[in-house]
Amino acid sequence: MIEKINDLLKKVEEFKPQAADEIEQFRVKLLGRKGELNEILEEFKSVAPELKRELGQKINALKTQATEKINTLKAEFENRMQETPAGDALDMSRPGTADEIGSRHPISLVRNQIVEIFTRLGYVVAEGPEIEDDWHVFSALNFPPEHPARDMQDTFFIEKNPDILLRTHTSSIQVRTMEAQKPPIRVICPGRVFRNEAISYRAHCIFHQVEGLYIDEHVSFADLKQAILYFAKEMFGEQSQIRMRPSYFPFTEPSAEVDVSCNLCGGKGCNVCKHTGWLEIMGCGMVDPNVLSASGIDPQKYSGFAFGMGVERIAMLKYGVKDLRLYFENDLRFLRQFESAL
Ligand code: 2NM
Repeated sequence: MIEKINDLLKKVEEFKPQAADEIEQFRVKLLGRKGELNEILEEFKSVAPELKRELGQKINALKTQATEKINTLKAEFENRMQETPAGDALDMSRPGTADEIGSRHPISLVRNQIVEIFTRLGYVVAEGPEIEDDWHVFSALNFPPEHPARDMQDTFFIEKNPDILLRTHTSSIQVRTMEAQKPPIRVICPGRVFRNEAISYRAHCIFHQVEGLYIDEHVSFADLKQAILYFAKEMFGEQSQIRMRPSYFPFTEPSAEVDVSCNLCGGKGCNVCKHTGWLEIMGCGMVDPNVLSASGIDPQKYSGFAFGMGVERIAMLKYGVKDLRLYFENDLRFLRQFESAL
């Protein structure tokens, strides 16, 4: 037994690890639960009483020496790791530092999901400039010259040139598409839009929209309803119902607001749906013949529908976000909740 102890002492003295991993392996082999030291302690139980004192001291010395050596070596390797500049002599045993990766922003997640649902119906993504001209944002969309949306109170204009402005909706992308392509047209247009609004829990001056446009021969309001119903069921669940209420937009006639049945209360009425059982999710309508003509599409031959929704609003309804400002504050505790929720 004394030989075994001396052997181990020698091993400890001579131990010269090449890599950090070896230290821990060494420790486990020597001091671990099933290690060599415990083997010796097991044998120690049956040692003659007169030998116990001397052997006991030796075993303790071994344990202390091994522990000290291991701790010193660990500290050394740790220091070396911190001091080694990148690109210096390679220590392949250096543990890597994990990169902290972020998660996708809830607005991106929901925007992608909306886009993906419509691409399944054959829509193609189209994008356009955020800095636009009056024609693509207002005139081509049948806004009369005196329309209040053109007001400084609602729209950000470039100071020296009122013809240049930040788009207030992504419909401008659709005007550009209609100008550039012949029907059939099926586009889905995600993008950032800008309105000169006071910031509150339900409004921001920068927000995100997704708009869709479908133009072909014989496109009807029934087609619009079916497309929106499909979207609502994909987005909010198979049990979802929709209803449409008459509304007004300059660029569509007839126009409607779309509500989806509140799936928090199953339509019975709750705080979120303000006890109506319905939540407003988008606006839509049949593209006004004036809008088709303005972009060079013959309204006698073609008809189409369009719809538009706010991504922040859809994400609020889907995730129960009560304050839209949270999307813009970059609080990681808020942002980290979403990617896994999808
Ligand atoms: C909406 C509501 C209704 C719309 C119309 C057009 C275009 F370019 F075809 F005329 N694009 N988007 C539209 C129609 C948007 O958003 C609430």
